[in-house]
Amino acid sequence: MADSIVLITGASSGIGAACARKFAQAGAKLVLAARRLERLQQMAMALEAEFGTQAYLLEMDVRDRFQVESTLNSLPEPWATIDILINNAGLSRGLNKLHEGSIQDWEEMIDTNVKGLLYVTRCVVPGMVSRNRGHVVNLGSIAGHETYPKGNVYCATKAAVRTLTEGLKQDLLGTAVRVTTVDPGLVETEFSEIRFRGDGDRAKQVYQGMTPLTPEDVAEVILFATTRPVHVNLSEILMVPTDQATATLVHRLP
Ligand code: 8X3
Repeated sequence: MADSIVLITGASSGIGAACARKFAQAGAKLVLAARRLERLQQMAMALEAEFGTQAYLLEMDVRDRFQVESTLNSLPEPWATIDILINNAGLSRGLNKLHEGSIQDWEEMIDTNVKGLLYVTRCVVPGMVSRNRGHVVNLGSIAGHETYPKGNVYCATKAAVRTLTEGLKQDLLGTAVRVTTVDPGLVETEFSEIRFRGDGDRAKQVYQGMTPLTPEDVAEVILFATTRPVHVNLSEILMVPTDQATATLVHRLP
């Protein structure tokens, strides 16, 4: 990992921020992308102080195709050769019956989770192919494996991530570039706060009476997947808390 260049989208919080820390600790150089540049600046300062990490920061909204292209195509020389891409930026909005859902919420999820992931991947992977070196890690979800009531469009975006991961692996066959999807169940991040638009009580209930995964748990698995011998490709990793069996079957203390 030492001196590898790792690009993380959605790096300012949650699983993205945990990945930044884990990979920093492992000696990587980080290209951190998020909309909230200030948060990235604070993280980068802390990581430099703690691990001596070198980081390059990008204020970037993955939904903005032209911004993604101009930002990633103009990375200065030492940062342009990305070894590991962690497509982490993603979100859920709302938990509604499909026929009652908000079209604006759908667009936000599709534009971020599917189209944003595609824009970034399309920019970064050609370089990996020409260097014959690289690893793409997508953040999927248990929601991509099973649809749950009112999950409809969010689940569809994560099913799309799963399909795109599979397709990318097929299309990269014959190169040394590896492709992994890490698909967590319940992880306690800002995920539910964002889904429920700041309704903290409702967000808390999602993790009540059970022990969810932490962002660090997921980051550790991503680090593991990217540090296997080069002939090993972990394609799909579904990880859930011990208290969770399926998307809807969760053991909770009363
Ligand atoms: C997050 C997990 O089950 O809330 O992707 O959809 S779940």
